[in-house]
Amino acid sequence: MNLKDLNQIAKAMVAPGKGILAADESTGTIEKRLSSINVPNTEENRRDYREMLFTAPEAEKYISGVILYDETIRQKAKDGTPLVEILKKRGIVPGIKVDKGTQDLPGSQGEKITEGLDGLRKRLVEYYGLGARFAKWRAVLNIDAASGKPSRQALVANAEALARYAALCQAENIVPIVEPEILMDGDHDIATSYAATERTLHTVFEQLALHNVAFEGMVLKPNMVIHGESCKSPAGIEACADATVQVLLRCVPAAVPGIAFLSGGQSDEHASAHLGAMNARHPNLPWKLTFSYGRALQALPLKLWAGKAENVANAQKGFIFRARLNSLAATGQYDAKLEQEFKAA
Ligand code: 5MM
Repeated sequence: MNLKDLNQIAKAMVAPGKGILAADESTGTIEKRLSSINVPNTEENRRDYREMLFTAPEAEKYISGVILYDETIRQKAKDGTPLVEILKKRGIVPGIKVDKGTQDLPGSQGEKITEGLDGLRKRLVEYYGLGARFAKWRAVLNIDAASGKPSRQALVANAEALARYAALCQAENIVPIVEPEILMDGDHDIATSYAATERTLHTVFEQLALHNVAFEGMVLKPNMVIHGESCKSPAGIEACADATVQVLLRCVPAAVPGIAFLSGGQSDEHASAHLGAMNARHPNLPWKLTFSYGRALQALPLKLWAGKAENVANAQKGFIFRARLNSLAATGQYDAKLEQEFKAA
């Protein structure tokens, strides 16, 4: 492990005003996205869609890195240039999703475990050769107060897998993004989300320490502390922002260079507003707070693109609009009034 290099890459991933585009949808997930715009899920359409995103003018001003899927890291643009080269030329760091998705966790009441550790060292070596300098592994947890979810069993099993993945990445000079996601599904309140997030992060960092993961060479990708999507008493933007910062201060060592949130099904506006409020209200934090959004960066360009070549320029404008607003949020300069700019254009 070269910790100096890992630390430099991790810092570049969370550089001021920059964040990460999560474009690592597996074939099943991208199918759902493409079917929402009536586009068939073919390899060519997946390539065209992602090429549209990766070639958006000025993306490098706001986007530090892109998380790719196995197919995408090997794909070439229409003109034959590897997609990875397009990113590298623009100074955008290519990354790769290396988990193999979730399966039922045996012995649990319907909780999930993320798989993919078998053969991972070999895959990391190959991905490094293909240009990846960071990786991502996502653990998926549910809140259900009645049945005690997330259970300690699910927390420990998933945290151990995250830590073993992270240690392997660092051994192969790849920066691990450690993503423990607590889903927004349910009607729980913000206090329940806070408690689950605190237990999760404590467990994850305990396992990371046990496996000797160097905190300077990783990026954390957590959920924000937010009420469940069907909660009857939703918390406001500032309350979510403050609760998220508080739980992170309690759980995340200052040696971690940055925290890049997932959007988790929030609206585009909420994902920007929450991040903006965190940075505006808490300017002197030990780590950078930025975005690593999938849906909250892609929903608008996906709709505008609609699978048509003549829509590429407008879709790219939509993508850059969201990227710019999230960049402003990452430096505490987001203002909800800016949301009108694109609608007005
Ligand atoms: C881009 O979506 C990823 C999902 O991939 P799967 O096909 O394996 O489910 C996902 O891991 C994503 O990187 C994070 O959840 C962040 O995305 P959102 O949409 O929550 O910001």
